[in-house]
Amino acid sequence: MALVNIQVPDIGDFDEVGVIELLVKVGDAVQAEQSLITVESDKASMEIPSSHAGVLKELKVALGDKVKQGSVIAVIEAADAGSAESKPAPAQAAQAPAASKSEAPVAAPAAPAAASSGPVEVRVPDIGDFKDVAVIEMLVKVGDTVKLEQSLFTVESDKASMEIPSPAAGVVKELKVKVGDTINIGDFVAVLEGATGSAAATAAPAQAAAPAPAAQAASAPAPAQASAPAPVAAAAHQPGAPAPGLPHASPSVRKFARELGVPLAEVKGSGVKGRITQEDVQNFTRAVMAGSQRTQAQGAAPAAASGGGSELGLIAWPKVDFAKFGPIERKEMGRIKKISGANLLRNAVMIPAVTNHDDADITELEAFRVQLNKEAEKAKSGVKVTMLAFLIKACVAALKKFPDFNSSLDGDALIYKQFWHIGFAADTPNGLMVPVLKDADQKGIFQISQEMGELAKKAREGKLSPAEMSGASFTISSLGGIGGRYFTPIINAPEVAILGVCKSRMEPVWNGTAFQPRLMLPLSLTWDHRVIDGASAARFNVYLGEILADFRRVLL
Ligand code: CAO
Repeated sequence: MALVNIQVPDIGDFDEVGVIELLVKVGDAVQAEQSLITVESDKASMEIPSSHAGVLKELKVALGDKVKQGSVIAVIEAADAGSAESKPAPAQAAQAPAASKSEAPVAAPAAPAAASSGPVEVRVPDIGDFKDVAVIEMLVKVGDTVKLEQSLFTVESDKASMEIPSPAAGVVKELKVKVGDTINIGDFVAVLEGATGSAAATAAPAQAAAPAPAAQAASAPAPAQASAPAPVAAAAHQPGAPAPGLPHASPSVRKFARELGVPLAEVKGSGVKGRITQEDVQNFTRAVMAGSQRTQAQGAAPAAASGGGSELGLIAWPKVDFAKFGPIERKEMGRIKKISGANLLRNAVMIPAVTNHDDADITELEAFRVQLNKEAEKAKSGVKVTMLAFLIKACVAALKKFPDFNSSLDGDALIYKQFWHIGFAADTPNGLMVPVLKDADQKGIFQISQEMGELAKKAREGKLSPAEMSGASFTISSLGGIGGRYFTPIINAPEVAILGVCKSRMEPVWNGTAFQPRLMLPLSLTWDHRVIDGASAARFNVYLGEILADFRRVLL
């Protein structure tokens, strides 16, 4: 028996990756090649395998830690003591694929990419030792304009999923692969036209900026990790190998399950050797929503937090052959829509939500905002003050006065948050996203406006990091820039309330003696009736209206 340090092997051009999942615990018997942890970068997730069989003596990493090649992640008491010394560490084992980079087809697209125009052949860059990896999602279509490093499609092996980046900016002229195809290093996968870009960027993809979480980055320019995950390939996956009880699913499926809050251990896999597929996770979610399945968590805390659903007894969704009635086109929904759709459905079904509508007089506030923007323009500060920034600040004041609105349900208890992180819905080409402005209580209007602008831009470009989308204690959804009067926003669980705002307009308002033209802002506050009652909601709206009518009140 010998103690062996398990290190992160060669993970190609990745500098540091975050640990997102621990797949084993101290005391577990692990097999050689069994995955120990899952790590994730902006565009790829992969499992780090054990180089030895034995008993896990120590886990050297925790969730959220950053690791890189050579980091010791665990100590194993190896069953095969002799070979423990003679066997190369995973990092060394992975050197073969890494070395192959020098002859890898990464260079192939480099030359055409350097051209400033004309067709560019896009080839699969160095993806380590991966062979025949399956294309699971197309992220662009013919005719799309793509940026340098923008992801073109996603591939997945048993142990890693990654996005293949474009070696140049240009227009997609031809796509040579489709979902279900398998690819290898050097495969000719697309043709770009009018391309501009740099060979250097292709050859050194990890240096590109702009991280974007894979699950949210349908069109994000991003570090191209395609050259990275050699170690995973070096440790060929054995579908039969997972430890008893360990759910067998690819990183992308794990990520998908995490985003939906699905406990993978409870999902039955329908894939080869019981592998859990994305469809299995979706079916599980549907079953929970329809009430034919309960999660263990629901079983343990059926009261306030879960709400169950088994009582719904819904009839099946209508299946209609629309083609019978006229021409149709079927289009798969993007990943973000699928994920947010599942969340919205859960929130709509499980929360007894009520919406109060009200109007706030923002005549003076709007005049103040316009004046501030004139001053900012003169001073060339580059910051544009938005009505939403004032709304965020006003909501923080109202949340402090009515803390129930800043709470979350935890079984039969309420968690009162002592932070005021405000999410705001952003309309993006990929679907609805909710960036979170952190510590809004500690920031002024200029800072909020500036940060909001940056977050909204990132959201539209698909570059928001998971951290920038988490931790909200309350959300605002503003359609003020578009139009409409009132709407009923869906609560962003586990929050308990959301404010919807529509376009302000001049209205005649009775002041006791005469009608005056006032700029009125429509407010729609949706709240969870398990936590809040109608009177509190009305008070919240009234107070919010008072602040917006006279912003000095925010200081009181
Ligand atoms: N009343 C009248 N005008 C308003 C307004 C309001 N309530 N809110 C904003 N406007 C104006 C702005 O002043 C701006 O006008 P100017 O360009 O003349 O200054 C214009 O509308 C556009 O504003 P904006 O929408 O770009 O900026 P914002 O700060 O108000 O909002 C953001 C930013 C990210 C919230 C917004 O761009 C967005 O994505 N909104 C959609 C949110 C959404 O989809 N919600 C629905 C979720 S449920 O499906």
